[in-house]
Amino acid sequence: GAEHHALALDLGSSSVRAVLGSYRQGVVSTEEVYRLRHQVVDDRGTLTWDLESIMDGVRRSIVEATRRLGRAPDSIGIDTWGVDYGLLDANGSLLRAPRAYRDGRMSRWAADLDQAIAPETIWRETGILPQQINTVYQLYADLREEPGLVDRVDRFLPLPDLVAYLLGAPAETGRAIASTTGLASPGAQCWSAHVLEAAGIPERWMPPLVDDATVAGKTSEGITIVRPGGHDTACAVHALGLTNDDVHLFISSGSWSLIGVTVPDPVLDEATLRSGLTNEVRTDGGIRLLRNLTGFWLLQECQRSWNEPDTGVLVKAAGECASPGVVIDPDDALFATPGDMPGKIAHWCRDHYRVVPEGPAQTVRLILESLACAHAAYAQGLQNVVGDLLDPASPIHLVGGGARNSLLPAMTAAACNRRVVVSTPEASALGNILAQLEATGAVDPASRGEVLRRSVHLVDVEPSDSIVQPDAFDVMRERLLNITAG
Ligand code: LFR
Repeated sequence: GAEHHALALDLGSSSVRAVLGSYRQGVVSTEEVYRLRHQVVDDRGTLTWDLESIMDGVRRSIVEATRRLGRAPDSIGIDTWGVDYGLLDANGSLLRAPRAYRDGRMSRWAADLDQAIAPETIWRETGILPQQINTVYQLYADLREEPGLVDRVDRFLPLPDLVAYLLGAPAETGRAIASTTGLASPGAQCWSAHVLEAAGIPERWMPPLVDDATVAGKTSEGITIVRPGGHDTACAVHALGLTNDDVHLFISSGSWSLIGVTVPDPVLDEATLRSGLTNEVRTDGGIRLLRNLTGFWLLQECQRSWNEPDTGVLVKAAGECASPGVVIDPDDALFATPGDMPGKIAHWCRDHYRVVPEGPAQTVRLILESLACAHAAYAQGLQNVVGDLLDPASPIHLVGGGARNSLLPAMTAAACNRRVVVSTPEASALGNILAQLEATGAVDPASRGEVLRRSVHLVDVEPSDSIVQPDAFDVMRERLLNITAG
């Protein structure tokens, strides 16, 4: 039968990755064809992305995929981390390099925005948890520091749509990535005039909102560009192969640990707000109600300090040393910025428990146990807010880098006391590819689940598979709760 080749450009905060998906006889196979490392740049005190390198990596990816196939792929799709963006002038040119969400400027202006519009109001208007990394806080800070932008900017574009635009697509945006801005209505049906006005962001900057898993346009070489759900987390969730009304717990485990539940519609009640959850839009238009937890960022930053790129070696050592018996709150503001992560973790533990993890092995163990405990807290919170919609005995589907970790899935199972179904580490790329196949008509959305089950090897992990047992996690969670509540 016919073969379809879809190229996923999966842009992460440290690399541009190109994964070529080939669809034949109902099965998707994937192959990484290109990878380019990139880094955030400190431009005189402002953290920005090196968009030139990123675009260079994107263009080389297309060339490399074409070389391997002996022809151009049938389509490409771009997904990136959320919340960052580019600003275009009236000529349609990029005004300046996109800024990075870990830049410090939001901390200078967040309180002012919270005065202009209460965080609770933003939440009710958008369904999105107000967090300083969100686009609304970033744009507000930009405008306060540079009021002249009001006149110089003609269009705002979320990062994945900016890349698509630079390749030839019209300056529009998909609903999934638009939802992460904190500027759109729940379910991202339209921009929120109320939030835009309160934040002083001109409504005319905002691009048209379009459905995801649709064709956006063509590159200059004539390759079809699909909007796959430009947000990497949306693509990762798409790779679960669910249909719109399936209610499932998932964890997309990477630099961030996104723990959530798939639901058909936004959940906007008080309890959900108080639980620190956010309603992001899925590729298929449904909702992923989730918590954005700091994840392997903690480990990556430690590795940078230790100059130890080999994660496998560290995780193995972590499995062989004693548990420190305490956990940190991965979301503590102390851990949000780059630099000396081992020192920050030791400091936090000394301050709160008078205990310090010993060396890299125990620090890594502490990080993994802390993530497992944080997963458990939010799995519980999610179960509470969605109630009967979610079967309490149902498993958690785990995708992303954590699926490759030899300890985290079982630790998560033990801490949550639920079975964990470990799926693909390549979830963002696979979801991106699947969305392209759906948009171009190669795969019927109704058979998404079957295609996924034929293409991905799933592994069940039970709480008893963990080297740390559920009751030990209960004790650690309890100790942490005493601190965070106190
Ligand atoms: C994951 C992710 C999260 C988003 C964070 C910042 O890569 O996209 O979903 O909240 O990065 O953009």
